[in-house]
Amino acid sequence: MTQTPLEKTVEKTPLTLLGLGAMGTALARAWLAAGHPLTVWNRTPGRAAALAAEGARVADTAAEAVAANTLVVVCLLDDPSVGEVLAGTDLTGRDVVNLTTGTPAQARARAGWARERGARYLDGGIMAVPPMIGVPEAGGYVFYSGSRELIERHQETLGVPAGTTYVGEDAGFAALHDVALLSAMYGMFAGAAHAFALIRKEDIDPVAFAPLLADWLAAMAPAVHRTAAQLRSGDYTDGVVSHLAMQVAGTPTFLSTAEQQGVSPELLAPYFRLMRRRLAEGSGEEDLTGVVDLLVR
Ligand code: FVH
Repeated sequence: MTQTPLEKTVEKTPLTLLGLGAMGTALARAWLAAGHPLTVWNRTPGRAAALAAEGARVADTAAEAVAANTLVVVCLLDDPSVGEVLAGTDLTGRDVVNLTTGTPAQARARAGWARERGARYLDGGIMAVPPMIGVPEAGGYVFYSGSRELIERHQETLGVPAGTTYVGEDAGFAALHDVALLSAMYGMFAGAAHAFALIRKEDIDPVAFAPLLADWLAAMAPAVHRTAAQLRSGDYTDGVVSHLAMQVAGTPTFLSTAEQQGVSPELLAPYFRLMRRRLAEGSGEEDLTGVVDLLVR
């Protein structure tokens, strides 16, 4: 591709990437394609070979890779592997951006750990799968939290593989946002699994059923805005469309249908139990929002 005069003169930030699994490799390719000088390291060296052919500099050790650049991105399996890999490196003066999935507590502890070693720290939660990396129209992005200075300094570089959404100085917030959204996703997958199980033994084509299911889930998704507004105001009756008493009255239909179809209610039943508990507290005119308060211990 021909470079414009501006692109020729603007130096791209060099960076180091530790971890070349499926996600790390996708990140590496995005930075290389954008012209960033990239040093990579992976525990199993063979995984770096293809990237070397694409222009990456391959370090022999994690310590050598960390020494190569101020900006050090980490994308490993889990928090213990991050501890193992960074233990033998000198983090003094480094800008560590950790994209490894972990808990908020792990992120906060890792931020303190990095600061004690003289590094600045930003934690990230990737809301994308590898094929979405480097493809802006795919809509992937990364939650960041921790050092505001770091996100401001490296916004452009970090925005190359996917969009950036900074959620605050508490290093645990990126992980918390990540896990919250993925938890909602698993709830959706659980509901879809129950729906497919209901039709499984019938003469209903799952491929014909799928668009009906997807469209219904999309139509219902905006209800989260009403839940949020009710949580903020504390009035769970505000704007109610289908009140709790009516919804609880309908639950036997769902459980009987599951039984008749030979489907276990084990995914649905816990949610219905919470709805009934909330109703028993005298909240029949409310929305389903009270379930949130039953979950919070
Ligand atoms: N792939 C995905 O769909 C998701 C999307 C959302 C974010 N996740 C998180 O990203 C982290 C990395 O995931 P990944 O897909 O790259 O995972 P793997 O392909 O399994 O690669 C794992 C890399 O971690 C290295 N590694 C594991 N343990 C150690 C260790 N003790 N010491 C050093 N390195 C270690 C592994 O090295 P190797 O097996 O090739 O030697 C890979 O580089 C992750 O947190 C996801 O939750 C991905």
